[in-house]
Parts: sequence; structure tokens; C-alpha cells
Amino acid sequence: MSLSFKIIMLGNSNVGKTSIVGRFIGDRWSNDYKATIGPDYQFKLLQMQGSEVRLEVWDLVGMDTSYKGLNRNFCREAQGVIMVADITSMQSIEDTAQWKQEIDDILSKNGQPIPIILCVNKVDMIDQSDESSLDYLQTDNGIREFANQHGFLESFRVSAKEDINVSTAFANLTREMIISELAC
Ligand SMILES: Nc1nc2c(ncn2[C@@H]2O[C@H](COP(=O)(O)OP(=O)(O)OP(=O)(O)O)[C@@H](O)[C@H]2O)c(=O)[nH]1
Ligand SMILES: [Mg+2]
Repeated sequence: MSLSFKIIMLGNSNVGKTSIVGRFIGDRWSNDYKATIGPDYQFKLLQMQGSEVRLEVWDLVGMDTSYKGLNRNFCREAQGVIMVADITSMQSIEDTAQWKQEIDDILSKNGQPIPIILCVNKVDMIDQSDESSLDYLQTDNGIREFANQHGFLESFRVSAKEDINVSTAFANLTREMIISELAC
């Protein structure tokens, strides 16, 4: 069986959406920052649960700078979302709650919200060995609690730079999209 899914990357600007896509699709990393100026997609083929899965990953413009409301038509075709925040910016984490609500209003499948995974990126920039030095929203427990509260399927602390948890986040999202596809 072969399956095809559209995933969109959402989150504030500068949080690392493009870097996460680069890491996932091509195992690439760059320190240079070039703001994304228009939607663009790349795809990757995965073998999962005996099926060939084509993931079309849409990288969008950061939503705080150019925000005029999510493009409803564009988002309507998405079957999964990777919501990205920056672990060094509490604001970027808190803002995901609002994007989550908005996407739920646009996108639900048979009344069910589509799967959205929260990726709190740049975990390489904090000292994970000393959780007591962190803000609660930067800790594993804090992020998990925030994600539960706001209805995210799952949450991960990730690093596009050091390749931490990026493929796991996409794999778990894909598994969930397959389950919801097969349930139809
Ligand atoms: N330390 C660290 N820096 C990162 C990481 N991911 C991204 N960055 C840096 O953060 C900056 C922004 O990354 P982008 O991937 O362009 O962010 P974006 O969310 O796509 O930004 P917009 O397209 O403007 O919305 C760049 O300078 C990246 O090098 C990471 O995991 N760790
Ligand atoms: Mg970008």
C-alpha cells in the first residue's frame, strides 16, 4: 500500500522551522538565517508499517511577522502539523497555544482535530544536565504539561542543529496520520 500525506510546519519566525525541515529531509544543517518568504515544500519517502509513505512537508513563513490569519484553503489539505517553538523564547512556546486553537478551527477530520506535534527546538542551547536552572516551560515535564493542556498529540524537545528527536517527531506524526487514515 502507498500513502501520501501533507504536513505543515507552523510557529513563530526564527524558531527553526526551515532548519528542522532541512534536517529531516536532507540531513542538512546551516547556521545562516534566511527568513522564509513564501510557502514551499519538499518531500521524503518513508517505509512505515509495511507501507510506502510519501510525506510532503510544507515550510511556511513565520507567523508572527506576516500574520494575517492562517490561509484556510492552504491549511485545509494538511493531515498533520509540526508546531515549532524555540526553547530560548518563552513567548514562542506560549504562542503555539493560539496557533493550535486556530488550526483546530480550520482543520478537523470527522470532527476530530488532526494530529499536531509540538517541537520545542534549539534544545542544544540549554543545559539539560541541570533542569533546576531552567524555566518550568523549558523542562521536559513543563513542556509535556503545556502540550497536554493545549491538546497537542505529543511534544519533544528537539534540535535541528544536533539532530535530536527530529526524525522521531516526524515518525510519530506519520504513525498517527496512518492510524487516522486507516480509520476512515
Ligand atoms: N542552536 C540552534 N540554532 C538553531 C536551531 N535550529 C535553527 N537554529 C537557528 O535559528 C535561526 C532560524 O532558523 P530557521 O530555520 O530559519 O527558522 P524559521 O522558523 O524557518 O524562520 P522563518 O522562516 O523566518 O519563520 C537560524 O540562524 C538557525 O541557524 C537549533 O536546533 N539549534
Ligand atoms: Mg523558515
